[in-house]
Parts: sequence; structure tokens; C-alpha cells
Amino acid sequence: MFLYSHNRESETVYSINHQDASDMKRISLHSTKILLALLLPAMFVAGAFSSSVNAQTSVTERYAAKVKSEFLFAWNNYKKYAWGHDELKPLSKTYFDWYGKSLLMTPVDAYDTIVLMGLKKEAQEDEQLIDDSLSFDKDIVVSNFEITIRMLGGLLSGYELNHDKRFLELATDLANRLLPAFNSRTGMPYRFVNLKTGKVSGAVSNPAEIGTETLELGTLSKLTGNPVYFEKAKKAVVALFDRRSKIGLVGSAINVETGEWVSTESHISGGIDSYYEYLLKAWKLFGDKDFKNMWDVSVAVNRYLAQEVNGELWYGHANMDTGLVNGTYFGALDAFFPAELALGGDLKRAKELENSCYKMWLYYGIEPEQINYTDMSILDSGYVLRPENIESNYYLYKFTHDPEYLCRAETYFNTFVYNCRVKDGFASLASVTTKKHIDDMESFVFAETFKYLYLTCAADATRAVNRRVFNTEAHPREKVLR
Ligand code: DMJ
Repeated sequence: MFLYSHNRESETVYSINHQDASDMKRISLHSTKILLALLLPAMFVAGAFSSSVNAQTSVTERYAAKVKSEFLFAWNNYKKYAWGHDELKPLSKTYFDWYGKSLLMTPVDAYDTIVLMGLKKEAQEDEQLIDDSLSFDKDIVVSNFEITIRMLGGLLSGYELNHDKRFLELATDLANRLLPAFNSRTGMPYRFVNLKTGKVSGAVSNPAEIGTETLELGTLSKLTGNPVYFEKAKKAVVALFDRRSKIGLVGSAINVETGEWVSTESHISGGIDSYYEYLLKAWKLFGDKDFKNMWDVSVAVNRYLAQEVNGELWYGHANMDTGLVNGTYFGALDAFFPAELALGGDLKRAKELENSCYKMWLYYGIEPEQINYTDMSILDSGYVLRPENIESNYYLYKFTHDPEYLCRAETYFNTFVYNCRVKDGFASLASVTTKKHIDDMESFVFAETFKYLYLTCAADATRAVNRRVFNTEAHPREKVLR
């Protein structure tokens, strides 16, 4: 089986090793439970949040302070070993630039979290770095999707928070350089574009990469008064939506020149996930009814992909034309969906799916990239510091105020720190069973993982963003159209 990864160009497609998967099945559930039983009591103070309201507030404040302190630990290591580069390599204490030349990925992705945490000195240093050194005039081929959600998203949120005109200039320049990606016959964007020449490549794309530009380009249209950005993004989404199957599902790969589906496998996982997220959020942010209609049709996923297994709710993989589930896989990226269900008003399903996601997180001490939910066996054992599970828990708490989700937030935080903190930052895991670290710390750790952990407990910061809509990289958007 092949899946599209959201990540770098070099990681566009990866395969799952079925031998590993069957080996993993042999790991006994019993030993995992014993391991959890030994580890968890020492690490968690579960229940601390559920006492009186005052006690709850002081505990949440202490927790928020701990999250902030771990964020600062990661940020200071980025500053020490990778300042001015895209990412910190936390084991070798050096840096990684996605395209050979830095686009300041971590400084841009981290900026609004730094502001929300009230870290004034760090915010000033970061703003200065971006103002002085960020330039998109580079002869590099970039992923339209990744650069839109991380860089354009980060610059626009930064501008909405600091009103620094340079951020808006940079965002506009970047969007103009990305726009050629939309010049396909169908209006759906190519995956890659050269920032200097505008040359495009990657005609076979997927719903997530095609449909995850509306929040960023729509915001830019409102801020600049130039409608072209939103028009291009919306046209792409509509072109994709119009190619849905008779039962309302989309596939996982489509040719943007011919409009033909290349893979009819339907799911809510990586490669499709944020297409659904942006249908809902474009409606929430811009009040555009077309997006609401598209979201309403798309909840066909609840009808065809949702499955009850052992009394738990999961979402599988199905053929987009028949709706018959043919793969019982679920993973770290799918865990974004309880958040969308909650935002869309379906709290019942949101809670059920969040319970499954939480189980997936705890089962091996921290979540693997993908499991088979019928027996919880691992299909892809890595953990790259992803935020989606934590993000959904944040929304569940926001909508229910049930202290259970505060307890869970603490568990997410403790297990994250316990498993991924290394001497000089936070490192991804090659495998959640061996817990072996790899030399990789994605910028979304700053943009999303720490932000959602912090917002779950920091009341002031949460109030500040309550009316905003987060893009898929957790950059908060002001409701500029209402
Ligand atoms: C982030 O870049 C975004 O959340 C995206 O939508 C999915 N992948 C990563 C986090 O896992």
C-alpha cells in the first residue's frame, strides 16, 4: 500500500512494510499493558484537574507554565544550534534546510506561539530575524502545500498579531510566487513550484494538497483587497469537489491536468485530511455558504468510512465509488478528525472518536504513525512529534469543559516529554516500541504540538484566540469577513 506523506518532496510517497506490520502483531498486548501500568502512575497526576474550580485553575496554570518551559527549552536549542535555518537537528546539534537554502521555517512557524505564550524578548528577536533575513527570491522548487500552510499561514497570523507591515509584504510576495501552481487546465494546483521562475511540476496530487489553501489565500485577499488569491483557492476546491463520486467520497490521488482520479482509495488520513478541514473552516472563517454545502455533502465519510469495532468508533479506508471499507487503518494524522466533528457540531461522534484516538496514543506509550484498529497492531511505527491527537483533545475540552480532557492533556504532555525530550531538543521516534530517537524536529512542534498543549490550559491565551479559526498548521486566523 502506498500513502502520500505531507512532508518533504523527498518523502512524497512512502510504503508500509507489511513484514514489520506482521512482526508487530506478535507483540503481546499483555506486556504493553504491564509497561503502561509501570510507567503511567509515575508520570501522571491524573485526577489533579478534577477537584475544585480554584484548585483546577492553579493546577492548569502550573501545567501551562510547564508547557511554556519545555517550549522555551526547545526554542533555545533551536537558537543555539540552528538559528536562521529551517529546523534543528536535535541529536547532531546542527540544522536542516528543506531546500538547501533556508526559508526560516521554524522561526515563522513558531512566531505566533511565542506571542501567545507572552514571550516578549523571544518574539522581538524572532520578528527581527524574519524582517531582516527572510527572502523568497530563491531558485528552489518548493511544495505549494507545505509552504502555504507553514510559511504563508505563519506570516499572516504573525501580521494579524504584530501588525508589522513587513510580514504582510513577505506573505504577499510569497503568495505571488506560489500562484503559478494554480495554472493547470482544471484550476487544481500542481504540487511543486519554483519560487524564482514559477515553473511548476507534480501533476498527480491529492485532495489535501489541492484543498488546503483557502484559509491562507482568502485571508490574504481580505488583507490586500485583491480577490485573486481567494478565487484561485476556491476554484481549486470546487474543481475537486465536483469530481467526488456519486456517494460523495473523494479518492487519494488525482491528475490536476486531466482531472482523472489516479487512486480511488478514500479515507480521512494524510493526503485527504485537511481538504475536509478547510471545507469546514473556510465556512467558519469566511461565512461562505458554498463551503458549508460542500462540508455537508462530505460528511458522507461518516456514513461510509466510520466503523464500530469492539464498541469503539474508527474511520477506515474504502473505495470512493462503492464505499466498502477495505482497509482498517487509522493513524496519527487521522486523529485531527474529532476536532472537525466537534467544530462541525457533532459532539457525540467527536467524543467517541477522541476516545479511540486517546487509546491509540496510550497503547504503546505514545502513538505510532498508523495502526490496524481491529487488533491495535502497528502498521507504521514512527512518531514524528505530530500534534493532531493533542489538537483534537484541545477542541473537546473547549467545547465540553469536561476536566477529563485536562487530565488527558497532561498525559499527552508527560508522555510526549518523557519519550521525545533529548539533551538538546525534542526528537522524533523511529519506532514507538523501541523508542529509538531520530535526528529530526519538525517546525510544527513549535507551531502546533506545543501551542495546542498550552492553549488547553492557559486561559488568557485561549481567550485571545477563541474567536479565531486555526489553519491546519495551528496558525490563528482572524474572522476578517464578518
Ligand atoms: C502539519 O504540517 C499539519 O498539521 C498538516 O495538516 C499535517 N501534517 C503536519 C502535522 O502532523
